[in-house]
Amino acid sequence: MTKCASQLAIMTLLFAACASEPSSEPAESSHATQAPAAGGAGAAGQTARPMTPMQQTGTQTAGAAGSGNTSALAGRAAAPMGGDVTQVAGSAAPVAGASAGGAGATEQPTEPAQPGTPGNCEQDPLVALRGLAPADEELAKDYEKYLTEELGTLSCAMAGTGNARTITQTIYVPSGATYDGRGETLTADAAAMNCDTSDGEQAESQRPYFLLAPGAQLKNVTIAYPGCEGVHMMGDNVLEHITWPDAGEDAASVRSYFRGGKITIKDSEGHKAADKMFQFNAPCEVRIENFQGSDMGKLVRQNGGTEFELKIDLNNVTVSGVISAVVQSDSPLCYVRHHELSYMFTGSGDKADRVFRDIPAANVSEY
Ligand code: ADA
Ligand code: CA
Repeated sequence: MTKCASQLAIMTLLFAACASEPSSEPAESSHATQAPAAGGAGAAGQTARPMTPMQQTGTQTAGAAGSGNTSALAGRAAAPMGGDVTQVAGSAAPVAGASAGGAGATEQPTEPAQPGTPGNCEQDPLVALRGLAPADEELAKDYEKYLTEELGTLSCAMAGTGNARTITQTIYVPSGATYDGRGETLTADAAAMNCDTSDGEQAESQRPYFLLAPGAQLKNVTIAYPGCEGVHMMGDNVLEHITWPDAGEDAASVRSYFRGGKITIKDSEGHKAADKMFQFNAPCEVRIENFQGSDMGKLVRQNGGTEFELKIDLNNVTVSGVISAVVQSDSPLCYVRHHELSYMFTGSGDKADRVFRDIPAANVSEY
């Protein structure tokens, strides 16, 4: 053995001994397992599957793609994008499936703790929300206006009733909490929630059904007509088993003055969004998984004229009755990955350039 080789052997032994020592460090961050950025090298082209030409030129099939077969959507494997989105930064809520047996603490990799404690409904939502004001002065002004003028009084909740009910106030879900609607159907009181019930439902300043604080999750809810502003997501949110039978101005969105982050919308369906289903006005990593939709302007819209980074992963998504685009963005930093994506446009003619509308072809890849 050469001197060099023996030194190497000693170093290897030292390293092995060191690696096996118990560590007081926090569990490994899931960042370590993050997949490469979406749309990176050598985009594989825009090969999402359109439905058959006959369907494409055929009549509109309202409801056909999302006729409530959510059972078939459940239990699909997660796509490999950006780690496990359910392990969100700052979320202290037990992640679905991670609590069984109590062994999660050592076996589940978790994000390092973030500053700030998870919220609860003891705290005044406005106080909690003011603590989340953006640093940028202009955005902070808009945010304050949003809090005081657009939202109205908030009702804080962490669970639904399982029944059909009418709401007159936006439901605020605190940081890190999971609101489980237990299958409830919520209907906004149009007058109280400022909902636009005129054709297209596009008025500004409608109220959302839900405001999800950073790290909050929402599941098992039907958001009925009028759809109003749907769900406002501040960032690092998961939406699961949500049905929008008739979306309003949009079904769910991230405002420009929210922090953004990882957003997952899964095992859900949305219909009748005259303009867009999901709107993103701040940088996000979005995963839409096991989603069925029909009759919409766009499935995803990055706010017009913005150039921030937006990564979108569409995994097992079927949309029909699409008028304008599956994804539309003006940003050179919008990246789309897709897997098992099926779409059907309304009307006739070749809509190939509308699937990922105004997005550089090199930013789109199939996996
Ligand atoms: C429209 C509007 C934007 C923004 C967006 C939204 O696209 O032009 O300014 O309000 O809706 O967030 O829903
Ligand atoms: Ca909106």
